[in-house]
Parts: sequence; structure tokens; C-alpha cells
Amino acid sequence: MIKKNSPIPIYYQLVELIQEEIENGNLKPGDALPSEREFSEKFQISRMTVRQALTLLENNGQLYRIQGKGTFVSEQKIEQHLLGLTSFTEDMTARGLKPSSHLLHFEIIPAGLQVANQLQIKEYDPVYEIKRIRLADDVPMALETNYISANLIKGLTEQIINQSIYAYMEEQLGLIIENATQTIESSIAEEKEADFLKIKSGAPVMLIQRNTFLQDGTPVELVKSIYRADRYKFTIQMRRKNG
Ligand code: 16G
Repeated sequence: MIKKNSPIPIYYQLVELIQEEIENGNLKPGDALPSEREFSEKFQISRMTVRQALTLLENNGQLYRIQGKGTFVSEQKIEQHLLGLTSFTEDMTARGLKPSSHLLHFEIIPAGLQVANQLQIKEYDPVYEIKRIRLADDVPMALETNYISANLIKGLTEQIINQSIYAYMEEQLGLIIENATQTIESSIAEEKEADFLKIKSGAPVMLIQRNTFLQDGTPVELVKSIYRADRYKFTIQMRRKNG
């Protein structure tokens, strides 16, 4: 309930009330929220206060509005812990979601200078250029472009790429993928990317770049991924150095 004499601002109490309803499942993705007028009458608060709360939740990505129809609960974001070096297939399977890929492009090309430098191969050495839409339960989550040395990872096929590249490297080639450097930046979806991800052009996305290495330090892949910011969030565990 809303406490008028609490030091917590009223709009924020309403934010927390709605968040609680979402967390305990009383409000599910796609459910419509009561109107501003209904909230205002129920809690005896002004419509401006209700609007302030709804706007904050909308900006958080927890609610979305459809002009003339109302306010609805968004899909929950997939939370990825940045702790283990995992593949998309492993990440989705661990969440009970069905991973799949839609292959957009698969070709062996001569490496450009930048790709060659990062993969520590020679310019013009053959590399696979792979573009995939990665889906979870058939919903597009990310658009991924990989560069992999074709001399190092032999025998990649469309069938393998439609499943898991990491599984192929480890289980079929016996390689040990050991570590990676990953950067995450915010960005906005360009028109083509937005089409593939089924979001609006200009919607927020996260640009993730990963350089992955084998146990002996050999670079094994260079990946640029565009993740939907409305469906993904990353969690990092931090430990304060003691002493
Ligand atoms: C993840 C990795 C990507 C890797 C892919 C392998 C990020 C940002 N990227 O998407 O670097 O190539 O998994 O997935 O997490 P696969 O084994 O399912 O093909």
C-alpha cells in the first residue's frame, strides 16, 4: 500500500508496488496495466504521480506503451553472468530456452589487416566470415559476426554453424578454449540490424566484441555481436580486495 507520510516519494512507492507484482508473477509479460485514472483513484494519488512512476518503469524497459491502447508488461530480460566463458548455445540451454540460429552469411574470405592482426595470421590468409541471428525460443536475441581462421578450424560446415561452433571446436577438434577479452558498448540498431532483430530502427542495443583464445594463447575467434538491450542484461560479480 502507498504510505502518504513515508519519506519515500509516492511515485517511487508505486514503482516498487508494480515491480513487486511483476516479480511475483501477478503481472505477466504482455498483461495490461490499469489506466492512469484507475491507479489514481485506487491509491488516491494524482495522475501526474502515476505518470511519473509509469514513465520510470517504461524507461527501465519493464513496461511499454501502445498509443491508444495502454501500458503493458515487457518480457523479462535474460540475465547473463559475465563469469564463465560460455557459448550462446550453453547460455540459452542453461536457462531452459531453445537455442537456434538463422544463418545469414557463411564464406571463406581473405583476412583484412585488422582481422589478420587480431587472429595473429597473415593478411589474406583464409578466414571464415559467419553471420548468424541467434534466437532463444525462436525470438531473435543477437546478431553475431564471427571471424575464424580457416587454417586453424578446419571443416566448418553450415550444419555445424547451425548448431554450436564451440561444441565443434571442443568435442570434434579437441581444442581447449580458455579465455577471452570482451568489451560491451551501448549503441543503436541500424535499419538492417533492427529488421533482423525484430526491433525498431534506432532502438538501443549492446555491441559486444569478443577475442577468444585457446589454452596455448592462439586467438581462435573474433566476434562482433549486437544484442537487444530490451531483452538482455549482464551481471558481474565483484569482490573488494581485502587487506
Ligand atoms: C557467444 C559468444 C561468441 C561465440 C558464440 C559461440 C558472446 C557475446 N559471444 O555468442 O563469441 O562465438 O557464443 O556460440 O557471448 P555457439 O557455440 O552456440 O555457436
